[in-house]
Order: sequence, then structure tokens, then C-alpha cells
Amino acid sequence: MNKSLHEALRMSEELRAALAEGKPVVALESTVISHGLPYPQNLALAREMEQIVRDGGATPATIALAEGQLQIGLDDSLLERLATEAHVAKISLRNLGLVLADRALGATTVAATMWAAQAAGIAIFATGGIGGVHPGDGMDISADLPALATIPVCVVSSGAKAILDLPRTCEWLESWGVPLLGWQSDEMPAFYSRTSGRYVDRRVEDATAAARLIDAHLALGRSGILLAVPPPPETALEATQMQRWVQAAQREAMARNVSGSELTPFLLGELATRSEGRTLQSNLALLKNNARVAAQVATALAFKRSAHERANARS
Ligand code: PSU
Ligand code: MN
Repeated sequence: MNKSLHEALRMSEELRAALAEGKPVVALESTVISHGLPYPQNLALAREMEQIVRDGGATPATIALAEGQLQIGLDDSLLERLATEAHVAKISLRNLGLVLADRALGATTVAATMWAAQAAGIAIFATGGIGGVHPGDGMDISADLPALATIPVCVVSSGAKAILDLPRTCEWLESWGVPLLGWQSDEMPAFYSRTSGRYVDRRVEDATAAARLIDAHLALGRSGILLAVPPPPETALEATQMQRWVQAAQREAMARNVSGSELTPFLLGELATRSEGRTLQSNLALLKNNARVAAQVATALAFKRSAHERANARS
């Protein structure tokens, strides 16, 4: 790691120790807290995800920008600021350095969180849904996709958010060499819905099977890998009903000229209103479930890597 990068990263002592000892760690993003969910559910969710990771035997590493540093492993007061402050910058790869220079508060998207995780040596990252190709002329593509194409980190999510063009998003990931694993499923989930009609590259039944494939892919050091986890059935929403809400939200965004980084938060808010909170309940449930699965996979991966080291030490 070069000197200025070293200075730009701040890791909690707990995490530093966990990583040095090869213990399981799960990275968590912060845009979902600041821009993806309303207060106070966002703060409760941020705390719950960390607790779920701990209950799963791993150390949580929530990531954000504050005081001119990329902070990995946040204290509760920073979680609270991310959840409550009105002006939190949404950080992707394009503005990461710029907001570091401003020393402003910033919440990391999937793209920026992947980058930070990789810089810190964290392999597994849990979130709700990745960004992708927005419907329309195919020109609005989330920086999450190029991040997945170039950063060797495993993203545990329920696929791409429901507001996106899922077939085009999957095509993009295929072109750029990002494998799709399905958690106990042959199908790619569609965020709030368990089915999409698109198939994954490989189905995995448990964390050990997932860790084996993830380890082999990440060892190539080329690109990320997606572990797609269907949302819990109790709060999953039906695909055709979802499509009606999504189309209505998209018409509203067009009418109000919402675009750029504001589009995703706007659409998520519209969906929550139109569904009378059902998308919000579903989103919260799948985020927690993904944290639980990620902790299992991080534990299996740490076990596999330490077994490998022990075998090497013997030979
Ligand atoms: N997952 C959620 N809610 C969210 C997001 C993910 O359940 O709000 C965030 C992620 O941070 C993701 C971002 O990177 O939305 C995508 O934004 P955009 O489409 O502007 O790239
Ligand atoms: Mn965009």
C-alpha cells in the first residue's frame, strides 16, 4: 500500500486485529443508510446488520468517508450522523478522492465500498442490491458495474435493484467476466422478488460451497463476484405487481426530471410510498438476511484459507 493511501484509510483496532489474524470480516456499505432508507429505520438497520454479522461469528466493517479519511469500521456516533444528517455526499469511484479532499461526510455506494474493502484486505461485502443499467437508452450505468468488473471482492446481494433493467445488467456482468452465484437458487433474484427468469452461473447450497468458488475466482485477482441471495419469502413481493409500481415511479422521475445520482434514492422512495411501505419492509428483511449469509460465507472462507495455510506449513 502506498503511503498516501495508507494515510487516507482509517481502520478500527478491532478490525486491524481481526484481519491480521485471518478472522472472518464482512464489509458493509453506508449509502443504503444515508440515501437508501428513511430515518429511523436506516439507523436501526445499520446497527442490526452489524449485530447480525457479529452473531454469525464475523467482524463487521461498515465503511464511510469522514474527516478526510476513508473509515473502515465505524463507531456508533458516525452511524448516527450518516443516518440523520441532511447533506451526506453519495460516494462512488468518481468523487471518492474529491470528497476526501473536502473532508466532508460521505456515504459509500457498492462501487466505493468494494474499492475500500479491497484496499483493506476484506473479501466479503454484504448489501441489498447493486446498481446496474437503468432502463431507457442504456446510457445510465451505475459505477457499481465497472467496479464489479475490476475489483476482486465478493458482493452478497439480492441481485440488482428492482428499478433497473435486469437482463441488460446481467448481460453487462457476463461481458465483463463477473460470475453470478445463486444462494440455494438457480435463478437470479430481482431484489424484492425471488424470481426473474434469468439463470445464475452456479447454484450453491451452503457457505462452504460458496467459499470454495469465491476463493478460486478471487485468487485470479481480476474481477468481483456476485453471490445472489433471494429475499426472504415472508416479505418478498410478486414480480408483476412490482413492475407496475416501478413503471409508475419511473414516470414520476421523468416528469420531475430526476437524474444522475439522485435517481436511485428517488425511485426507492417512490416505491415505498406506492407500495404503502411493503418495499421498505422487504428491503430491510433482505438486507438483514444478506448480512447473515455473508457472515456464514466469510467464516467458511476464513476457515478454508487457514486450512490451506496449515497444509502449506506442513509441507
Ligand atoms: N442497496 C439497497 N439500497 C440502496 C443501495 C443498495 O438496498 O440504496 C445503494 C448502493 O449503495 C448502490 C447504489 O451502490 O444504491 C446505486 O446507486 P446508483 O444507481 O446511483 O449507482
Ligand atoms: Mn447513474
